[in-house]
Amino acid sequence: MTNPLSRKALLVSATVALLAFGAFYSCTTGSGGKDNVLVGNAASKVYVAPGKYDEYYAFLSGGYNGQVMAYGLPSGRLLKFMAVFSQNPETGYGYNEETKAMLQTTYGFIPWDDTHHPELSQTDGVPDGRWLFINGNNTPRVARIDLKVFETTEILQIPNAAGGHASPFTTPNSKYTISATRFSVPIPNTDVPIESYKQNFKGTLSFITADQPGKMDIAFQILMPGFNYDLGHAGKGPSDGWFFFTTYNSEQAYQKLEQNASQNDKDFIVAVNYRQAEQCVASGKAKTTPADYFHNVMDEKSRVARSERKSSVKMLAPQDCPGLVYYLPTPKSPHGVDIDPSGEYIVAGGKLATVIPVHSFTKMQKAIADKQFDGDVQGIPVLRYSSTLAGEVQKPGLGPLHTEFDAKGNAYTSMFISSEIVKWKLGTWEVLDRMPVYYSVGHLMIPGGDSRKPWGKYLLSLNKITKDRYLPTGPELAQSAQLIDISGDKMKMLLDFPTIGEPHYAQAIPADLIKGNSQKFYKLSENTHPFATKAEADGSIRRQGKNVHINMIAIRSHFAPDNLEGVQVGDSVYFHVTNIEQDWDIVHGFGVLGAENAEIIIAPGETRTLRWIPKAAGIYPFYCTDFCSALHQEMQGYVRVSVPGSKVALKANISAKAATQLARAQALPKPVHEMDHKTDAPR
Ligand code: RUQ
Ligand code: CUA
Repeated sequence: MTNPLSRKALLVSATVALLAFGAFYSCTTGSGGKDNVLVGNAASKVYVAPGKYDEYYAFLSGGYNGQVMAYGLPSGRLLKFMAVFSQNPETGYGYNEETKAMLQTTYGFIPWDDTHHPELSQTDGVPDGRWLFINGNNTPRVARIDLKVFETTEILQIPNAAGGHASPFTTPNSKYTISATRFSVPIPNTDVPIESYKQNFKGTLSFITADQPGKMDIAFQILMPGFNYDLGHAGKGPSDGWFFFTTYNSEQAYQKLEQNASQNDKDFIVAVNYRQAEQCVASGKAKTTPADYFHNVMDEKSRVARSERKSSVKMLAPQDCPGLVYYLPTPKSPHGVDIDPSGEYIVAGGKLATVIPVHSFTKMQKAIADKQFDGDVQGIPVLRYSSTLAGEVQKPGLGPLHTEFDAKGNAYTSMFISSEIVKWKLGTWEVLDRMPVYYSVGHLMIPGGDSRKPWGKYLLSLNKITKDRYLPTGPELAQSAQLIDISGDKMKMLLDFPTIGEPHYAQAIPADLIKGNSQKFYKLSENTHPFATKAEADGSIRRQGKNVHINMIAIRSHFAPDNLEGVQVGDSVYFHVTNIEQDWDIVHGFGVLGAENAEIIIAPGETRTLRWIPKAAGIYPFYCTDFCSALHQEMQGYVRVSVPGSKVALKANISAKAATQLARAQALPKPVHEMDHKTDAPR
């Protein structure tokens, strides 16, 4: 393979590789004694005894389901689904009134996306377990999950972008997380002929402030040539202050990219000096540019999300800020760009390349100082390939995509086409070991393997194709992750486990860095939700025109009030249910007959609201949907719904104190605090 292979040839070899590995798979599974000993060994390495905890939390993206999943490693046990850009009927996220604002965008309410890259926050270049960031690839967004509560607490839409793939990789102290546009489009986006791609289409790199919860914002954007931007990683140690992105389609093709964007022998890694960017922004070199985007935040105390619509960003043009951006030519349509723990090596995954090229940061600095340029692209200097190259890993396999590192100077690269993980040595570039994986690995992940201090020990192969690995489940199979022991010289396969949705990328961290901070309940005394009910006697029912607000508590094993009358067909009924328990893991649910929405699940101490519009007169039961106690089945109530204009009085079977309040409220019908129901979310 001295000549670069054509894409077709690669695909053919992919098929051959799959067949070959398929055959390998079938003959090893039937083998005898010695392998059984190995299997026994592997089993004991992933066995977590009943009642014991896993050693690591792993966070896997759910791909096209828009979620993130938390798993335990080494067992591969699924711990939690976290809805991010999707509605989740299990918790009511995106359905209940409190969380709908999280999914607002300038395109409207978007309860779906395509999550790719979970990224843990870092302190001093080491994952710290505070937050997990994740990107929305389709409608460019970046979310923060708070790992105290394992819940999405903030979402920032990325303006002037189309496709948020290269995202959300963070800088060593989480000052920024980044998002680069995958597709180039006109900036600002306007109606132009697609053939005018070269004149009109541009890319943007967004630097998002990330270290303060609730305050994510676009610090600045950099306007780039109209290539496709694929992935990125921050420098560290000596390369701290720099950020590296891969590009493909430097051909600027706009049709049949499969061929037309694979012409050039080399595309580029973009090296951005973001300290320089900060200086240029501070000295007024960025232009305030119109931009339309949402910032959605879950308030910590009320647990009600709010949205803010923003209208401008600071845009930097590389031409106005010398020293900001350089191009490093890199073969061929590079995909991943990964920085080794020392911060010296910049490893590219040239998905059509026959080698793994590695650039040196030291050499890059020198090449910049010596102006070793091979021309420029739209004013951005192109560094000479030979001037930055540290080495090439020869014959690594086919289709290198992503690289992670252990703490012993080794690198591990995923090979999509030859379906294997390849271990090689930093500095000598020699291949040390290979492990076939089933099948067609995309990302791979080592706990801390993209950070300054990898924990090593395990490697997770996140495979794109499952085929025969699990019991068949119809045309679509569970996705497949494989856990590999990397503690010795040779890799050892330990475990297959299924994942739901496509596990593009993952991150993992020792459980001890998260578990002690996990919140057990929300303090009722701190609940500032406008419709919170903090004591049983405070339940109420109130009418404001066509809106009926019911303040209700849930506690083992009843709702109060539990019988309601005076509701009319066509009313918007808001059940504001506060779980007044102050105890870990005592969660209640609420569902009502005929509700077009999901149920709501209410964590101890919080208030959640279900909106319901009854369509016909009659009696409607509601009940607790989460088995909470021996008398969970008794946890129920009824709503009487009458025809519009009926004389049936508003009534709730509540305490005498609450009844007096109700009488007073009805004499003076005044809205107290109205939640914002003006969202265009589906009801
Ligand atoms: S990438 S296709 Cu992370 Cu390899 Cu998205
Ligand atoms: Cu409350 Cu079941």
